[in-house]
Amino acid sequence: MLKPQASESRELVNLDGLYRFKVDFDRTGHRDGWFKAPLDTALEMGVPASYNDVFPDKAIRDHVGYVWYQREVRVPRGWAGERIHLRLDSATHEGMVWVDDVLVAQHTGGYMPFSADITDHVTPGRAFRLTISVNNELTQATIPPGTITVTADGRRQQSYLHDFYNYAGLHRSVWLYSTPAVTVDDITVVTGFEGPTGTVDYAITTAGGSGSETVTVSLHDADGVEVATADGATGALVINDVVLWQPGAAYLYSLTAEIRNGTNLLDSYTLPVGVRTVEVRGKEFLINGEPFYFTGFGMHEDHVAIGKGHSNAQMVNDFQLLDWVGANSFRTSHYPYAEEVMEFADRHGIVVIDETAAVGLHLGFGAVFGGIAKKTYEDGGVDAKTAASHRQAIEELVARDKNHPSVVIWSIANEPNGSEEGAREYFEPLAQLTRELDPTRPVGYVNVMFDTPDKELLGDLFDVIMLNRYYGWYLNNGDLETAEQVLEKELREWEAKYGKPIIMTEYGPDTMPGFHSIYEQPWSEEYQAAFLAMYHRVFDRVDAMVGEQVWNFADFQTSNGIMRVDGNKKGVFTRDRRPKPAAFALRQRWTALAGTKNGSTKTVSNP
Ligand code: BDP
Repeated sequence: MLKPQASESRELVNLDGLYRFKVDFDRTGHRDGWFKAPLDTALEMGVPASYNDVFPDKAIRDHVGYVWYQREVRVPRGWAGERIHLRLDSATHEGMVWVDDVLVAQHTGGYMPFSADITDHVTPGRAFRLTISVNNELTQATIPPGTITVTADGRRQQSYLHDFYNYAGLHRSVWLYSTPAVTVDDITVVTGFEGPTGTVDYAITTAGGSGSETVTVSLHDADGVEVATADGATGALVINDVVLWQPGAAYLYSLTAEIRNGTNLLDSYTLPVGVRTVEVRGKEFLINGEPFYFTGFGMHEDHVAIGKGHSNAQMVNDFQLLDWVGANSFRTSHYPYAEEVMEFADRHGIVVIDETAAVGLHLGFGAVFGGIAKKTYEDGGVDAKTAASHRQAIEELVARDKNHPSVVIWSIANEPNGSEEGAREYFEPLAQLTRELDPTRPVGYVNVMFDTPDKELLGDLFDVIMLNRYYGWYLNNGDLETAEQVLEKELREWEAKYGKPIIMTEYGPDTMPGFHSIYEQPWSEEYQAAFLAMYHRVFDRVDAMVGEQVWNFADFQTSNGIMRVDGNKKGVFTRDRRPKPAAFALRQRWTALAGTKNGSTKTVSNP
């Protein structure tokens, strides 16, 4: 799936800004055709952003169901003869889109883009009414899943099995764009190198042509110098003296695909390409043939007031803090992030574990949060409906992110039940699907603390072992001595069971900024630093450990509950991005490690 862009043959108009906004409290908007006329409302809402924290109104914040966005859009008059499309980078969790009175798109899955060809419904030079209804409901058929209950007096209530707050709305940009009749529809690149020679294998699909068109491809280096060309919809580009995309030292070529009819240019699309390889060998994780050690965080798209809304300035700030703290990687916990984030990581050499929104596939967790533990893999729980949405989530993620050099692992779920009967039957086809869609990247899932190596059933289906562990917090709270022993014992069991690389994808305690203790008391800033230092001692002793991603980069908003005070406080930065003392300790360690295990010297094959 190609991101819309402006090129010699395409134009792009951004539709972010203020929209009329109305909450569908009585669920009558569809029935009454709210899209057919200007929305009857005094509210306006900024796009992109979550709407929840923008209005000082509990009813809006807690609303379960539809909200409506609307604005007028004028189609540029020069677009006569072009195909005209609308694209929403996301609508969380379900979006329906009308152009005037016509429903043009409907999409479920809150973190993925979707588009509609609206050529037949608009006129260049004229304006149309764009209306979007967005539903925030999570059900057993959605990814992530959730449950809706209706109270005796008719109020809809939403519960879900993940802690981050269920922010909703138009979180990412909205676009209007044109394409010619014959288009470059998709591009897939796979890169490699042998000594100084790099290769870019490419496959291009076109749409709308008669079959008589020709496809040509050219590759330019970062200075704009053409370094390779090829003809045909599939082929290989060869680069002499290739400059590799390296963690911390990004380098991007630009691949331009052109379709011609004779000498007439029909369409042109340019894709950034980083040449790099990824491989798991024994207990090592190799990028460009060199052992790589992940440092960084599980993160969230989460900011004050805008919630999960994408903001370029906030994004740059977060990446600058990653750089400051010496992190070389992050995981898109627990859903795919905005495409701008992936592109930024590509341009700045940050390594990404790219995760689907499959979080909360563990009904046994109910007991932990004071409810009842249920069986996970049964009808009405994680079942065929969930699996169908999960397949869609994987297909869309790989389609969107397959060409990003920063992405080195697909994480297909966070903390599913991996030890109950039915787990293998559920996950085996999904692991296989991911490999079929992308045979070049390692595939993993993130294992929950209950699924110790003696119990879990999934590790052999995946290339890397990714673990979330909370010894010293949810278990052995306040007792780092015992926690250290249990942690090391368990990691050695994983190493012995699979002999695969292990990444600790979550570890860290809740920490109240400003709370100090000389007794290493849980919640104190000193405890966070001591907790992380203990984990690091253990990681350094266990060979198979190839990475550490602290939970979390920053404090983040959660649903209500007795386990959280105004959100999850496991951040190394506060929600407004001020460092807790642990940030300085991490900075020291990670700067010294520089992407290597124990700070060992790295041999760079391609300086
Ligand atoms: C893990 C989840 C993560 C939570 C974290 C926590 O993967 O989303 O925020 O625990 O409890 O279970 O802080």
